[in-house]
Amino acid sequence: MKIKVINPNTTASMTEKIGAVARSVASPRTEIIACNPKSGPAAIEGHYEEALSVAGVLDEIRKGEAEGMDGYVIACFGDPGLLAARELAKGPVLGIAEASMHAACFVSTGFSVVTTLGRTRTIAQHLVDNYGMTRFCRKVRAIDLRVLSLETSHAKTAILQECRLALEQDHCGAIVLGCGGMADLPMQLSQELGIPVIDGVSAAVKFVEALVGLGLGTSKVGDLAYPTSKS
Ligand code: 2AL
Repeated sequence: MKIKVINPNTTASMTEKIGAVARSVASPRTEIIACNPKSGPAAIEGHYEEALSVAGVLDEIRKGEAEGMDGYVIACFGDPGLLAARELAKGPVLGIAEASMHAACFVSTGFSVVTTLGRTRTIAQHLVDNYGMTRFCRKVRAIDLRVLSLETSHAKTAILQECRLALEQDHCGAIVLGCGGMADLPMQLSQELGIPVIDGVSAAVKFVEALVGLGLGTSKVGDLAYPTSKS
């Protein structure tokens, strides 16, 4: 099976990290094709950059359909262009925010999200509401660090601290990591904190594998039907 994992921002080092994490969880029979759009924002930290990234994501889905992909992961926590991508794709398309929230609900009765900047909390909160997760999401937290500074040891300490606060203050049973750039952290954090810590890249890859294995693709009846051709 071929799964295309699309990092919606144009930072190649982040695409590499996301691809490596996706390969580490995928079945040996799954081929992971990690990519990012040729142009667009280097990081997505607000509504404007999210909107700018959507055309690139949809280009990658269109190409993926010609390349025979079985499914897709949109690896940015805003799930940019998710429903539009589903219109274009025959197979399943999962966003990392939606996938990680569902995974958290399977292993806890309530989760908190730890994301990057304070301003992206609103994007995450909108997704929580849109996905019907308001009952399960205890709190959306931010570490107030930029997406492209997640590689530093300071960022890792800040994420761990915020997770500890979530555990103490939110009565959550699981943590959802709110950025594709945090994909390499869940194991270490889970060991330190003693609760499930979920990265959406890994969750989405495993869910796409499961859906394709069940013979399930995107419904082509109703609003997710292929777009009609027009000039
Ligand atoms: C993200 C993400 O996952 N990738 C990116 O560029 N921005 N979202 C976030 N909340 O930091």
